[in-house]
Amino acid sequence: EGLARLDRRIAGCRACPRLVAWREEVARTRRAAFADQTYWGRPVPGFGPPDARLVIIGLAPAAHGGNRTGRMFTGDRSGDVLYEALYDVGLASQPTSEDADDGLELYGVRVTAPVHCAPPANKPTPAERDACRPWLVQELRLLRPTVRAAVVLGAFGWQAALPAFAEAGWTVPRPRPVFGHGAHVELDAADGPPLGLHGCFHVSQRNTFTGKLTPEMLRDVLRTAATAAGL
Ligand code: DU
Ligand code: SF4
Repeated sequence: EGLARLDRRIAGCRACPRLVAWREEVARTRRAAFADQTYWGRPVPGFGPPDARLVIIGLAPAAHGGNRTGRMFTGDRSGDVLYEALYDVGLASQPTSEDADDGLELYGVRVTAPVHCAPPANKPTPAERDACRPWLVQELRLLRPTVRAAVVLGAFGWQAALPAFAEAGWTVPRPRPVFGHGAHVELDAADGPPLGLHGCFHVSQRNTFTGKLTPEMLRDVLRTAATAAGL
């Protein structure tokens, strides 16, 4: 199957030397703290069904979250916030996301990122962002038959995702739409249905601990986008 194959290819990618070194070093040095688990330490593919109607695009895996568990937003504080909200609005089977074997299922939603490897200080370089874009483009192309809406978490994801949507076949307006919480743009496509793009502040602790992004704000954007996507 197309998306499963793409996920396996992503997991084997070694295109960014700095990120390969970092993800493996974190896995090596932190493994002892999680001695009962295997530490993933590789690129983290997207998570969710291949016929998703809604795609959620973050930033990059967290060093001790996705980089440890091998699943997007799984095992980190950002993911706790995101998956609880997805559960609250009926898009996930359970409110928690602890490890790749916890039984979590997403309903019509695919969670992915423009950078698939954990970066030092959660900051990919522009070169790393550009190197990883083809993976997102391929994922969006495979999702195109069903995907009708996207929620982009944070300005980095927004900047990175717009060119990927353009390469995957949607028309991105010029000048490029500006990121903001609640930003909404319809992306037309010459040969298919449009896609509703929704901006949302990132679910990182920096935003959720300070109240810049509340659970209610997150649920509102998810509900709006899910409804627009026919979920
Ligand atoms: O807040 P935290 O769980 O420690 O995550 C750190 C950092 O990574 C934050 O900016 C969110 C981001 N992130 C992400 O974009 N995607 C993920 O799957 C996990 C974390
Ligand atoms: Fe490959 Fe993307 Fe990881 Fe770079 S960030 S090594 S392009 S998967």
